[in-house]
Amino acid sequence: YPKKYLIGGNWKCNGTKESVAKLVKTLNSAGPIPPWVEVVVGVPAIHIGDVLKTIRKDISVAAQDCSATGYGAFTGELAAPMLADFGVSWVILGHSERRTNQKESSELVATKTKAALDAGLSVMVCVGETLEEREAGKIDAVVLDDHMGALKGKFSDVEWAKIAIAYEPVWAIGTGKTASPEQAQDVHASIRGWLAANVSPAVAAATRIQYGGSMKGANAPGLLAKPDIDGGLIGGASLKAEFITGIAAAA
Ligand code: 3PY
Repeated sequence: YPKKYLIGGNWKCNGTKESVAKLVKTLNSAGPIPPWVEVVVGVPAIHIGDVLKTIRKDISVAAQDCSATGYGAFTGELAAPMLADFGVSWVILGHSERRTNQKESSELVATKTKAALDAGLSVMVCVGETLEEREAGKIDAVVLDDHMGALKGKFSDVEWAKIAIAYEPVWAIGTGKTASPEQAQDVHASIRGWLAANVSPAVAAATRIQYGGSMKGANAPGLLAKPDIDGGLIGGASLKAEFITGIAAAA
């Protein structure tokens, strides 16, 4: 399977020791993951150690952020090499919640992506427009020119092999509203077109573009059937068995 579907869970800032142990058990016993699907869970930093020790071997662990720095005098930061040393293999960067709440710029997201790649991590870079931007006809300006644009010229094709793009329309995140498969496909196709024009046709063909925004078992099959939708980044539904039985199994 040269290009596996990429199904990522984003647990966000949820989970007690007890609920995380229970969720790991649930995922561990949720049945098989098809060999053409790669599954990753984005775990709150403090739970990563426990989850790495207990989760099934065919699910990888992602952090939900990393710092733009390495080891050193950076109080409160979590450096990419530190995550890699612990056994973390992925990091989610540039989620709209961080772009909004922590005012992360596209430049910072690109710098963090470089730090993560240098540490050997793979990266899910989140991009996506707000409802206001969509209604003002600014999808391309935001998603392509700004969010994707900041990545231009910064990575080799070998590095791009470790980058996935998660298209998450902000208006569909945590709102229960999902982009229709057609709406998502349109933007995924323009992201792939951007990659072909600004990185290389080979990278455009190989890059997994995930859809994120209220994806769940009920809507996953329709979304994942679209030619340019290569996976998902899943919020609420990643906290349930449905993440494997309804979403990974639908890919
Ligand atoms: C959602 O599904 O709402 C997400 O934000 C996934 O990252």
